[in-house]
Amino acid sequence: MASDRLRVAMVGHGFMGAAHSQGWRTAPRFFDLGVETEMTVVVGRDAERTEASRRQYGWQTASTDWRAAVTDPDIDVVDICSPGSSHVEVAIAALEAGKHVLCEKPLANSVAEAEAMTAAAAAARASGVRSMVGFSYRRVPAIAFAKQLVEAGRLGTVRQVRALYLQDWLADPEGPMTWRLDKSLAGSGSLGDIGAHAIDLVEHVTGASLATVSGTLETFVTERPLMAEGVGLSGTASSERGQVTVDDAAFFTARLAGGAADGAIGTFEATRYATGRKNGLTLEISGSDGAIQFDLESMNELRFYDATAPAGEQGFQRIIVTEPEHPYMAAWWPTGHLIGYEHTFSHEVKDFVQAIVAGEDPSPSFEEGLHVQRVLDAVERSAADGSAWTVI
Ligand code: SOE
Repeated sequence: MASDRLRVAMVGHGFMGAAHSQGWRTAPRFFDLGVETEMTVVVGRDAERTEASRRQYGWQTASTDWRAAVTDPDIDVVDICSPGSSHVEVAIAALEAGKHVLCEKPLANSVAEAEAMTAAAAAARASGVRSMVGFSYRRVPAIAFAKQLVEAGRLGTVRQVRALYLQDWLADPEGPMTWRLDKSLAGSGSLGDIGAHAIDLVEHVTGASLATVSGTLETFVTERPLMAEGVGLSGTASSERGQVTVDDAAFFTARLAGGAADGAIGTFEATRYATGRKNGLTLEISGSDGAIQFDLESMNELRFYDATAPAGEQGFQRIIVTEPEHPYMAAWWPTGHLIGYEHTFSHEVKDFVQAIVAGEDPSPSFEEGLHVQRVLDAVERSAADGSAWTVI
């Protein structure tokens, strides 16, 4: 790495921009990144709102010109937090300008876009430019610990996985439109927004890949009030209405290949209509020697079942994942003191920057993001033509 300082440009400053800002602010204070990081510029479309975010989140400057910001010779890292439709153009411009790129999930809005981004990342890699996709839940300590258990063989051969991502913020049919309900901006609905996390987690924890899928998509509410005021998930409704052009709920089954889950089968569900479930990402992995259960709504816990223990002692144990031995936790609070959603972004920044400093490729790579995009596409194809076991 040429310089002793990484200067960051962040594109987008909505919910994800706020979360990533938290990561950039906090990671250097709790982890040794091996380099100074500087929150140089935040980029948005509206000058006033971008300036407000600059002040609130602690960026040095604000800009409405994304191209100037990401090609600026003084910038080393580009962090993309804008809607999916912008990822391809911003990421390729940044990579071609030699900037390291962290891009929010899902990588793109289509397989073709993800392929173009992956090709640009591969070309840039030759000159030491790194790129990573923001699947932040890999960095929940309980998830990283679950992966360690699987890798140590504590689950034996994995036969079944169940991954559900359940939210309910669209359950009210009069809730206003957001960009996440517009296919031209978001690519897909629950499937890509939250189902992508479930796919990535299963593949990450088990080391397997989804090979074939069979899926169903549903849009329950096809028209909603447009947004009158505010942005994102907390806006207010106007009297005009707009079309919902994405799926509200996605359900699919899958066959897995490779890793600890070679030959396993899985069920996946992603919905924003699971009344009462606010941000319930649950993962259950059943193996020949043990099992794990995780629920993001209790993200400091992992339930582990050891099927090799004497029969009379068997049962799921509730492990509070806050020991210094647990992944990432030594940097935070004394044992038993919990961490939250925002910490996953600090961990993401830490892993990304440390990989840049070490001259290594961080994970999830754009190749991994492209694979998830192919799974999303296969689910959509399967749902559209009703075909079982669509090949990814
Ligand atoms: C909205 O559904 C959302 O913010 C997703 O976009 C995020 O990826 C997920 O972490 C929480 O829910």
